[in-house]
Amino acid sequence: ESQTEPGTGLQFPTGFLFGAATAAYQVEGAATADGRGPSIWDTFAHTPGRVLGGETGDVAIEHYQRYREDVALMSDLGLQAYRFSIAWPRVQPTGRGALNRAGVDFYSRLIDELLAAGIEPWPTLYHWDLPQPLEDAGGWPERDTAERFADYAGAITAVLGDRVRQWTTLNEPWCSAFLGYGSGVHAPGRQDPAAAVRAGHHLMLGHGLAAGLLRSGGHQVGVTINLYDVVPVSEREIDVDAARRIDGLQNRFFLDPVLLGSYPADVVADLAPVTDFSHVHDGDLAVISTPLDILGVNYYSRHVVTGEANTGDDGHGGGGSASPWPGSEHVGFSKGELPVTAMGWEIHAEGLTSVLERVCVEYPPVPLYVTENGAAFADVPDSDGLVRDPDRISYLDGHLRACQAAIDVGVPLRGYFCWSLFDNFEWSWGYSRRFGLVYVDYETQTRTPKSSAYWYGDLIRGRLAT
Ligand code: PNW
Repeated sequence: ESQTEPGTGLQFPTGFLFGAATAAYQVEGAATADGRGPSIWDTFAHTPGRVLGGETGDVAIEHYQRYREDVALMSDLGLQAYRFSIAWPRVQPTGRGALNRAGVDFYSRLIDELLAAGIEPWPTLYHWDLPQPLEDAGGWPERDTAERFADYAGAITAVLGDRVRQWTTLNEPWCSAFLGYGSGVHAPGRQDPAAAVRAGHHLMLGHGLAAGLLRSGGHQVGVTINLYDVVPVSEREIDVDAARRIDGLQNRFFLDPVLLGSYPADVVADLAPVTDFSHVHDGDLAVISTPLDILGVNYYSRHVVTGEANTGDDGHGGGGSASPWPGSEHVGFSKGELPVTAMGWEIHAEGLTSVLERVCVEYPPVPLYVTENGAAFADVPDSDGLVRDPDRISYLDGHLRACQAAIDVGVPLRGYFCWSLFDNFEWSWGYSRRFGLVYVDYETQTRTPKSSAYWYGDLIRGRLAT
């Protein structure tokens, strides 16, 4: 039977979890409400020239005020789980000390609302909003930030942990480290390759410290890493070596410490001009490789890499910014021949199968979840008020088939979260890039499910023709 209708023939194992994701700074707004302190993203977004159009997350989509309506919408769509993040500066405004009761209460109410609707809460502890006072003390390049993170993780899970099955420590430490401290296109906007490498280590150390603490308290813990399918533009040695370098920094720099307990030797050698790794102390890698209950994988696209001069665009934004590739600044990126999304990211669903299989083959067994996958397109409401987004349906359909292909060859993939539930603040792109299943009118804050949202809901409920 030919599979012409998106969704047709998609079959997932019983118990496979379908959800959608957001992150605190991208949706909450209410930036100063109830004692919330400033984060590095408040500072960054309020610095002229950092975010497209000078936009900020001050108001965002008012999820802080509208969470009840938003949970009702999730319920209408049939979501089984909601992946959101906890804003550290909301619950611990300076990054230290006692919890801020009013901030904690918001997440407590959100979790109760989700549970009452039969939707599983999937909180992430850190989706990039470091309390500004901790950045003022040196930020992630400083070892103490890892200790502060573990302290916060222990405190918040002690309060909310009874109602949460699965905790995630970090979202995409590659972005926090290499975009935040390397290229500077993300907060805090520093451009210091050595600091970026230290930040990466201390993020993972914070993850490991928190994971140990949470597991000893009986909680289940995971971490979310953004993986790319990395391919050389040709089989020439210079291109193959460039691809090895980018794969090393993007994927193995995080996977190896977390899952194997060691840094990849070739990456350490590539980084010799940048750092001697003296920031890595005895015992750190044992902490970082604390056993995980699950690994989250975020997947959007591939990198096509060339060893020639850096003429291409690696899709990480910010023309004229510094390189997010410490020690491999010379590497170039080539746009392949595939169709792209509104981010300019190539659409390459097969790469999702490859990265999932790769984690399975090259690392010890761990249950996997796709914690983000999705696409930005130029969505516009029609005159009838409907938002038709066939490109997004086709993107999701292709990537869900890629998940199914991975499951078919034995990958222990247990669930899938679409990025994003709502259109929202897309970091340095402001509100100019829409990733949502649900369209948001930023003037009125009206939510309108796009056709992809109805499609996804039908898929979850098994209502698509088979
Ligand atoms: C991820 N890059 O961000 C994040 O987890 C989300 O918060 C974000 O909205 C989503 O993907 C879409 O961008 C990324 O430049 C941001 O490589 C930038 C990059 C990768 C992921």
